[in-house]
Amino acid sequence: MVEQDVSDQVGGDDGDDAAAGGTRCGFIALVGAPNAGKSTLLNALTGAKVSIVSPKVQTTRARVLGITIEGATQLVFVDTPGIFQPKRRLDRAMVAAAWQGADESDKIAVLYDSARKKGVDEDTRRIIDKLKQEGRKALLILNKIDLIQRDKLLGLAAEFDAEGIFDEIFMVSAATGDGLDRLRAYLAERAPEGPWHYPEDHITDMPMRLLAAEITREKLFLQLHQELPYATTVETELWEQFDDGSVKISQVIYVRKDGQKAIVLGKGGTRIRAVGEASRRELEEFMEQRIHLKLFVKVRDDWEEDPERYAPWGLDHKA
Ligand SMILES: Nc1nc2c(ncn2[C@@H]2O[C@H](COP(=O)(O)OP(=O)(O)OP(=O)(O)O)[C@@H](O)[C@H]2O)c(=O)[nH]1
Ligand SMILES: [Mg+2]
Repeated sequence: MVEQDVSDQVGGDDGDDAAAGGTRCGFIALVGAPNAGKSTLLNALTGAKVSIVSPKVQTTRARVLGITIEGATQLVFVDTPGIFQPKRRLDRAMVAAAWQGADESDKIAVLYDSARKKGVDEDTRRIIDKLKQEGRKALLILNKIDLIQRDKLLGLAAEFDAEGIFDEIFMVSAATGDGLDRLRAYLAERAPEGPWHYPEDHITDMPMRLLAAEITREKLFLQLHQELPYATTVETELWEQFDDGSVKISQVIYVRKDGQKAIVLGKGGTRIRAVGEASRRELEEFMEQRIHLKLFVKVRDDWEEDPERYAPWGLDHKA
């Protein structure tokens, strides 16, 4: 058995093997308020689950790439953390990563949850105001159209159009796939000419260790409630590849307090077993390998202040 660095299994260095002639490559940042459906859309557009999703706000903590090919164009979608008024250190790092993702892209797409009841939210307002201030144009993607009536949708589109910063407005459902073909075709036609940035078969640049930790974090988001998901972070500590093709993965779930550890473990360890089981199943499906997953829970009251906890995500601790 050998422990190996698997960081290049699903992504890695820039690819230079794509033919430059007639090709295009575009980076498109998906920005928006928490819960708008950015990660769901990224996964739907790339046809793979590369970014984790939950019904809770602030699920995505760092920039996640989803890479796909549309004709002669490589589309690189940049999923970003939701943009909101940051309070804690981790919040600031997340929002900074979101804007950095936008700055590094050829196009910015602002996602909006059109099923929202109370009109345009403060977070979306802040995004629009910042883009206006910087004199930047964007696309608007009205998401979750499966949940609302057509007339309400047209009203929303008119309201956003009046802001004067949107080149185009798309109405989509990341959940059903409605409207995605048109969006992909539009982006592919307008992407800058040039060679593909990643090899043809890459779907993300995320190292497998991080992707595996994110899958477990998603299960925690789905199975824990109130403030608890936000008190946790997950890291892959060990990755052992066995000769029979199976993989042993050990991960640590950091929490802030003893009481939180008890809840994550659950009565007689039932909760942690359920989280581990759900995570293992998804990992096996993704990697098409047998996985032995071991989860440990550690109390680290200051993990959110510790630069080491930010490093695997590439987040700026001092943002
Ligand atoms: N009905 C419906 N639900 C959707 C759609 N898109 C996303 N959702 C749901 O909305 C919730 C939030 O989705 P995410 O993709 O995690 O949202 P996000 O914008 O990435 O959220 P953060 O990472 O927290 O900023 C999840 O429960 C999704 O299943 C959609 O088109 N229709
Ligand atoms: Mg997300």
